Parts: sequence; structure tokens; C-alpha cells
Amino acid sequence: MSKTYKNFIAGRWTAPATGKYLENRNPADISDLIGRFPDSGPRDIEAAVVSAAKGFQIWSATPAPARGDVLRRVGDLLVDRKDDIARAMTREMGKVLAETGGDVQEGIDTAYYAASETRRLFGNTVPSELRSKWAMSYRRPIGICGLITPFNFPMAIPTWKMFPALACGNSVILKPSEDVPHTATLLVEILLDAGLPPEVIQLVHGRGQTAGRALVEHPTVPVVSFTGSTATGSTIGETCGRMHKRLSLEMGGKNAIVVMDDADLDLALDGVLWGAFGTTGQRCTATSRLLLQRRIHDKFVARLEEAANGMRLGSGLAKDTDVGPLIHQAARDKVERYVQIGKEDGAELVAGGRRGTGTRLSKGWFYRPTIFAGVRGNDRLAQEEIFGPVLSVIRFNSFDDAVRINNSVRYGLSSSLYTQDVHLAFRAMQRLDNGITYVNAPTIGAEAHLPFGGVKQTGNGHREGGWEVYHFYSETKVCYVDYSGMLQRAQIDNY
Ligand code: UN1
Repeated sequence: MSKTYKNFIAGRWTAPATGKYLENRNPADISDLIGRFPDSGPRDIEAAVVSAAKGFQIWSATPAPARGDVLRRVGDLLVDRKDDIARAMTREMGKVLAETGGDVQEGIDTAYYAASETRRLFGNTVPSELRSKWAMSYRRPIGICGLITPFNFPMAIPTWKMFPALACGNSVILKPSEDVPHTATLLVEILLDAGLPPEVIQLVHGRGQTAGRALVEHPTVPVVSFTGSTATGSTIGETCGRMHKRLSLEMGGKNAIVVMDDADLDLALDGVLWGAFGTTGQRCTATSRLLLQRRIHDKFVARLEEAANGMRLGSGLAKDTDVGPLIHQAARDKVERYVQIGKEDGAELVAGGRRGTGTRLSKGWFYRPTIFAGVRGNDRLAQEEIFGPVLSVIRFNSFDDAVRINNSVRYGLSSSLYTQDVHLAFRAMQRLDNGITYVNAPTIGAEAHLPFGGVKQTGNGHREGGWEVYHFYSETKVCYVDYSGMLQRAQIDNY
């Protein structure tokens, strides 16, 4: 018998009002049933909102450094349980253990950063234009934050949203991807063990169309943060626009590595393999385009082909695995559709282009690391997000061409340039139209204490991580104190 899990609402683990559940299976071996998790609906969200409103009263009245103490203990517990959580995550979503360990580490870094930030939620004091008048701003909590998170970073992304929201004094409702409910459960257990007042956190499992939608549309949830597809982000954006909600969106990417003729090719090769096939290509930051300068193109593609063909597929729990499975059948179907599109558009299949075979791969959603060469900038392979292990190689002549190709997609998350020319490196940082640019490193690997996000249709102007996200989860309040004892009219009595 598999275990049946519950939502966490109003301070206790609660069965869904719908009475319905979704099965959660290991994508490397679908005969391995992890558990049944709630397929929640609007009534569950309603109950979560009622409790979170109480949580907000309690938590917003708690001094920020005391909130920080809880977050520090959360970090400590994540450290203690890192290995167990990493194993559970790999079982649940497939990526290799080193990567799920890194994912937990990102949560740990975010917890300690948030804890320290609670002693630094700065406002400003500025001179008034009038005599004997004090002018200042401070930051206030907002209310209930609805957080909707994807499967690919089951720990890092919920913590990126949740810990700053909590540090600022808000209460939280988390609706994690239905593909990674177990990791979310482990995270909520840690928050409770660390001493978070239970009403401050609610966990509602379920699908985006039902639980996620009810959360976004609830009038008492003024803040929504979503990481996922650009299409879903647009729908959420319409609702939040109509309802005047504060919304942070992190969405798609079509990130490119540019390799110049003068680059250290060994370094670039390692970077491309890690950027394109780490997390089986299922990162918003994944390297899905590779721009090679003409002179090194053929040599580099040949080396890449050999290296990609040598990558070993398997369960992320096995020590010798380089690349784990895709998350589910629909993800693999999508990859297969794009491989077909690539062939029809006349791109040259250099590596992969087929499912993983062999007994240890027969029960999971495996797909070989795939490389297409001869892709043109406007081809669908070069424009659309695939979210799988598919790399499109584009040949270019000059640095200016590379910049133009990099910038000619609707997304703008990360980019990368491999060169030994310091002038080009600085030009790239200026001209590549992305939220993040790496020099001599791949398009993945953002650190928790720097702002994370993209331009164009990748986001809506907000950033996660680092210091900037604290502005998203708090409201600026401005206060004036006139101690002159008389009416002073701004803009009039001072001139
Ligand atoms: C994501 O793919 O949504 O920079 C997040 C990186 C990770 C985070 C990725 N630290 O690749």
C-alpha cells in the first residue's frame, strides 16, 4: 500500500475537501509509486486562506529578527536533512543526486540569507524640504502570498519565494507542482519543526488548473509569485492585472552559449555539456542554443558529438549516471515532437534523437542527449523552449552576428560568452539582452544571494533571490512628522 499524503491547512495535516488524489511516481521507474497526494480544489484553497489570514496577524506582529531566528533554524534543519531530502527529490523528479544536493544547498543559502536580511529590512530617512519636519520610509508586510512553483527545482524555487516572503512578515500558501509534492511536504515539516507558527504556512497540493487557479483568483491573496511556462504566466498575469494583485513571474528561456574562435575549447566543452544536459535540460536557464564561430565550428561539433554520445543515462540515484529521466511522458512526447520538427526543418541530427534503451532505462522517461547542427536563427528549434536535453547549434561569423542571434528570441533569461578577449567579455555583458550573462561559464548556476530573473517574455520585471526580492514581498510606507508646531505647506511654504 502506498502512503496517502495530506494538505497542511489551519495548523494540521488535512485530507482534501475534493476527496480526490493524484499518484506521484518515480520518473526513472514508473513502477515505483511514491504516494498519493491531494488533488485539491477551491474549498481547500478557501480553508487555506482563512487560516493564512490568522497567520498573517500573528507573523506580521512578530519582530523581524525573531522571524529571522525561525528561518535560521530552518537553514540548520535543511543542513541536517540535506542527504535524505536530496535522495527523496531524486526519486521524485529524476535529476542526479549531486544536483538535488545542490538544490537543497540553494535552499540552505536562501534560508541563511533571509535570516540575516530580517535585521536589515532597511527603510530610508531623507531630509524634508521643510524645516522641523522628519521624512522617512519603512517596509511593511503585505498579506497572504500565493506561491506556485515548478518541478525542476523542488526545493530551491519554493524557498526563493517563501523565505523572503516570511522574512518580510507575510503568511504563505504554497501550491507546488503536482510532480513534486513530496519535497514540498518535507519542506513544510522543516518549517514547523523550526517553530514557525503553523497558521503562517499552508500547503495545498493539486493541479494548476484547479488548486493553482483558485489561489490566483482568490480576492484575499494580494501577492502571487509564479515560476513556470510563459503561457500559464500570461493567464495568471491577466487575472492579477484585473484584480490589481502584485505578481512576480519567472518563465521561459532560450538561453545561448556563444563560443568565440579564441575561446578555451576544453573549458567551453565542459560548460556546454553541463549547461545543456544538466537536469536533463529541464531548467529555465538551460543552454538550448549553442552559437559557434565559424573557424572552430566543425572541430567543436565533432568533440561535442563524441562527448554527448558518451553520456550515461540512468536513475539519478546511481553513482555512474550523468543524465536522469525527463519528468513525465508528456515531457518526453514534447521532446520527440521537437526532434521531428528539427528533422523536417532540415537541421542535421548530430547526436541522440532517440529514447534511452536497455533494461535499466525501460521503466522511465529517458531520452538521449540530443544535438542538432545547421540550425538557423529563425527555426522553431532556435526559437521555442523545449525543456529537455536538446541543443541547437548555430554557426556565426562575427561577434555582432552572435549578439544579434542571441537577442532575436522572445525570451531573455541567461546568456554566456566563451572568449579570452576581455574587451569582448565586457561588450557582451553590455549587449546581450538577458537578465544574467556569464563569461566563461555556462548559462546555469545562478547563486542565491544575487537577483535572478530575465527580460522580455521571461519575466515581468521582478527578480527573485538576492536583495531585490525583499522589495517584492514588502510594501513601502512613507511617514512624515512635522514638529514645527505650525502648518507648513509642501511645495509652497519652502519657496
Ligand atoms: C530554474 O531553472 O528555474 O541558475 C532555476 C540555475 C539554478 C536555478 C535555476 N541555480 O540554473
